[in-house]
Amino acid sequence: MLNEVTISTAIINRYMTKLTSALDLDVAIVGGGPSGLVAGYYLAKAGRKVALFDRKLSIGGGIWGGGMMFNEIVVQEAGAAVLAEFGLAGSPFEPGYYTLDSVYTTATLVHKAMAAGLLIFNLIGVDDVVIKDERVAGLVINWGAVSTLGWHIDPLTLFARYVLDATGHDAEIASVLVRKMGVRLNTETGGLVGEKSMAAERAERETVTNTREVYPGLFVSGMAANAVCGGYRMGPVFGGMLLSGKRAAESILEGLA
Ligand code: 48F
Repeated sequence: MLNEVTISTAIINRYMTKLTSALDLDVAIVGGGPSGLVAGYYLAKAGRKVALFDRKLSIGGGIWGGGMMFNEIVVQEAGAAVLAEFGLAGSPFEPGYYTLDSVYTTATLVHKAMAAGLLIFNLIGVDDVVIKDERVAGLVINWGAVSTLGWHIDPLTLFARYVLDATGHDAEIASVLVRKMGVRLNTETGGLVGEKSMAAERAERETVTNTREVYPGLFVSGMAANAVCGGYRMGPVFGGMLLSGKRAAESILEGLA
């Protein structure tokens, strides 16, 4: 006979164990879009203690919707090696262009990253960072619904040796750091440069070079890297996002060594 209270107890116990294990991390990733998931995969594969937080119910960020809700994405030649690492192969379209089903791609990124050891917490938003010795040293977290509803409920905190802002176009973590601490970032202006209009080829290249440590302890990737460092947008071509996640993981691993 199924016991309803046993079901509740199982969920509560297991969740609390999982969340408690994420309170002192090597790397905390904010945002479960393509760059955050790929970074999480490589960091977990390297044996690091890494968790990813996304305030939404579903992980995947902007990939699910393909281009304008047509659920196909494009990956160019440069991204093919990362796709292969995830066991994904695009269908050749014209030379150098591959297409993939966006739902299959998202599900695969999530699956492989978790299989490598990435902990994922959906429904948890990140409101702020912890500062120690003029360095980002952790995250201030709360239930995703709390910020959506605008309730004032005090958050909880976790430590991380590095934080990756993979929050997409709004670069929420770098923004909160600048807004609250008034710090100078490692960007051309020292502030958030802001995202530029569409220029796919340039955007794809610069997404990778913009992936870097912008303040001690804080890296940026994906569209957050472009928003912080002044990159262009590229729309539904995803090679740059995958490569940005890989680059973020490699740079963070150097920092952790
Ligand atoms: O925007 P998003 O997919 O991040 P990305 O890795 O990829 C961008 C592309 O999907 C696409 C594009 C490529 O052509 O332009 O947009 O840069 O995903 C960002 C995720 O971060 C979550 C948000 O719910 C989304 O799933 N997020 C944003 N702010 C927070 C957050 C926050 N403060 N706390 C938790 N999650």
